[in-house]
Amino acid sequence: MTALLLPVFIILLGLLFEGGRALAYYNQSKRVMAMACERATKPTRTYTLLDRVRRDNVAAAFDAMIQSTKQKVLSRQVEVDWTTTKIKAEFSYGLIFSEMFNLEKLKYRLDESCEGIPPYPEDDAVIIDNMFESNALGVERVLKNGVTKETPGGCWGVYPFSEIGWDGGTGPGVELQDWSSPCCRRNHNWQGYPAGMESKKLNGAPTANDLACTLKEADKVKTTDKNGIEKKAGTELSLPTRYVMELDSDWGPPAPGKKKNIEANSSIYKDVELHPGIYKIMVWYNGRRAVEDVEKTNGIKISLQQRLPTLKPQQKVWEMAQDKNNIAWTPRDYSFRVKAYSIYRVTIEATGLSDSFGGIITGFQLIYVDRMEEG
Ligand SMILES: [Ca+2]
Ligand SMILES: [Ca+2]
Repeated sequence: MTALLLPVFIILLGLLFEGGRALAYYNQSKRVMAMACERATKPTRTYTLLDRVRRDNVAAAFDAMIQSTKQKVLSRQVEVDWTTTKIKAEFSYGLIFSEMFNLEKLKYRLDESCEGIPPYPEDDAVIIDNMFESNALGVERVLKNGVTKETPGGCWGVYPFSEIGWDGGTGPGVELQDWSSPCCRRNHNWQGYPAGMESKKLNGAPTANDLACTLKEADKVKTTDKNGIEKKAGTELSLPTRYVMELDSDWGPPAPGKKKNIEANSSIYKDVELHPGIYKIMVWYNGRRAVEDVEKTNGIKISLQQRLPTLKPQQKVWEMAQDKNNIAWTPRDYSFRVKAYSIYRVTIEATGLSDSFGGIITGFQLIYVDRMEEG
């Protein structure tokens, strides 16, 4: 190598060196942007509902991760639009051979976008599970109404929607009834408890009503209906819960001098994230015989409303009713398909006459069966 070529060689070496650093920086930035994008776009929408919050999360993740690359961030911009995230950033870094190239710093810009929806649930994942059993304090409920010597725990009471872990609703609240107590069933003439049906004794711990009720298993025939229920494979002949819920509930005693408000059809709702796929609702339902035209007053409707990115109209999924010849606790299920990923409001409401008597349900579950076949 001649002396003449040496400067050229050094410049080449400098170029190679700086080129390698540039590539390393570029790749680091690219990786940080991609990770920040993915991390903030994929988390569940149920907990990170707003695009604004998601955008702040992307920016925070980017800021934290880019620090370790020793580059200067001149600007960064994050846009989140429902399931799409875009990041733009401009970087600079100092050159080692700055004198040779007569350039102190190099700047470059990068764009990154990612799209996607949070990971799908496992097949058969339970999205909503509502057994109405435990309350916020974890102690046995004392239902306000129907308290007698044999039912010191009460037989029914109206509670706010939050008591059973739902996000909201309309009307006076949810009416919980203690169907596990034969004395409650007898005292209130609750029908639809078929012969052969058992009460579920959760955790084996007797309630105050269990201890005080003199009506024992041997007398149970007095509180059960003669008709049996069809035993489906895989279902037990027992209610899955002690308490059940009536949505045509009760406003309580009227104010002095006022008439009792019997417009008591209530609803409850919960907002959940649903992915495209097949879903199944499982619920125990009893039409409750209280009036002659029972099927006009005991309806229970379940509906879905897509909330994001735009609010869509509420759509009926399923409605249940029983006529007077078929009043019985029955396990029911219904399958349906969700086409678009979104946050949905699941609403359960009493339908028909709003007269404080309605259908009763328990053991409500919404299950993600599996992913819809594409194409
Ligand atoms: Ca009621
Ligand atoms: Ca009703």
